[in-house]
Amino acid sequence: MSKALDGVRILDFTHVQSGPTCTQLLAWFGADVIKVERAGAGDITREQLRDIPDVDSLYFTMLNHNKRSVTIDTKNPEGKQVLEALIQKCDVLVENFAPGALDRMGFTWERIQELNPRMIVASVKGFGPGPYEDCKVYENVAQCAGGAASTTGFDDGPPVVTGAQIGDSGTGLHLALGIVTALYQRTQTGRGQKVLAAMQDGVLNLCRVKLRDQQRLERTGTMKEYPQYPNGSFGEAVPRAGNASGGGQPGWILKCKGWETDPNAYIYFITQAPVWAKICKVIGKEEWATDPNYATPAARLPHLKDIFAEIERWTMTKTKFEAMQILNKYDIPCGPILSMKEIAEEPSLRKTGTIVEVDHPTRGKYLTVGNPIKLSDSPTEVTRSPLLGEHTDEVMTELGYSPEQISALRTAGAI
Ligand code: CAO
Repeated sequence: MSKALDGVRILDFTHVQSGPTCTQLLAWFGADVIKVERAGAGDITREQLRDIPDVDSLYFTMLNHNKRSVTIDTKNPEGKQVLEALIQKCDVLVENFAPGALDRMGFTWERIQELNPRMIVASVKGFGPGPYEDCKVYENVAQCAGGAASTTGFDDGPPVVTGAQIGDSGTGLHLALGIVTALYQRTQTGRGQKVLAAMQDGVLNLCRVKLRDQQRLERTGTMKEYPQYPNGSFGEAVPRAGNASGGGQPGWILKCKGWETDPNAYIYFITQAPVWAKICKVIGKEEWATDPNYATPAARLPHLKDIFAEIERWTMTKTKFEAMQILNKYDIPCGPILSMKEIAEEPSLRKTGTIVEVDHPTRGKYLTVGNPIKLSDSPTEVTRSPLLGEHTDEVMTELGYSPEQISALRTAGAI
């Protein structure tokens, strides 16, 4: 079956996490992704957090599926010429170097345009234009600068970063959308363009509801769905809301049977208004359904702490899966806190290809997260990440280099 991005060639100049997540998605949609790496070393993640000596790390393998790898020294004059040939052949150049690195290499936007006016140049940077534009940025810096950390955690504790890589993988996702959009516009204009996804902007986009709350707070001085209401006071900025629901339906994380020994024996429970009477029935507090202090969402807000304590008395008598089963029968929105172990073993995620087992020539079998976006006419087959420089000869041949030229470039250290 054909793939959505068949025929699109990507010069993948990305490393670490943010850029590679973007190009991996494009590869899963069918693009030919040619990853350019530094000869001898490659993407730094190949050797980071290794679990098997001298074998590409899971960090690398899980971010670089379905790509080809070529090694080029882009600071060597002959290596630069090979990169120029690639720029002329590709549709998109994706990079996430520190600010200015591509220019220092000699590949300014103007130079790339001269070589290929149809080229789309897509970049992840830590910050957009402004006081921090020259800064190097990693995941947690972006979470802090984009508003996630100040709004995550509990009110009486410090800011907290989240395990979801919203700065890196989140920005890669934003960049991928920018690239396919620019590819679409190019079908009309015939021209390439620059695409920039700044990590601070990507995180802020995902924290949009918190900027909403900032303005609500400034206007009204309070936010009734926050745990600070009515027991605490609000300051000038959106406070950390613990595990409270983001929307108008109050929710919290509650203990389940086994919580004393299992750190993930918890359930997220939402006291959705339309099913309030059913919640009262399940937890054995039927009188709350008609009691004026509990019967309406507004009346419940000052009592949320007590309400969740009462519900927890019930959830603690059930495992998270038993509670889930019972609550679902009544259409009560809830979700078990799943550990990574439970997710890795979940058969339905294997069935949909969201968790995939991949074989690798030096590592053997390992699990990865497959393509989370499913297209009915462009199914994803996850193939292993390339070994360092595995496709150098193949790609050089496609660019028109003869075996003798390839060998000479290798001797010169250009590839
Ligand atoms: N041949 C020769 N040189 C190469 C090369 C190749 N194939 N590929 C890269 N290089 C060079 C670059 O030209 C650059 O050289 P100069 O500094 O002399 O210009 C150098 O390698 C290193 O690039 P870098 O500065 O990007 O790498 P770093 O490890 O110092 O920084 C990071 C890493 C992530 C902090 C930085 O790249 C960055 O801020 N990127 C943008 C934001 C981003 O994507 N962050 C998320 C990373 S995932 O957590």
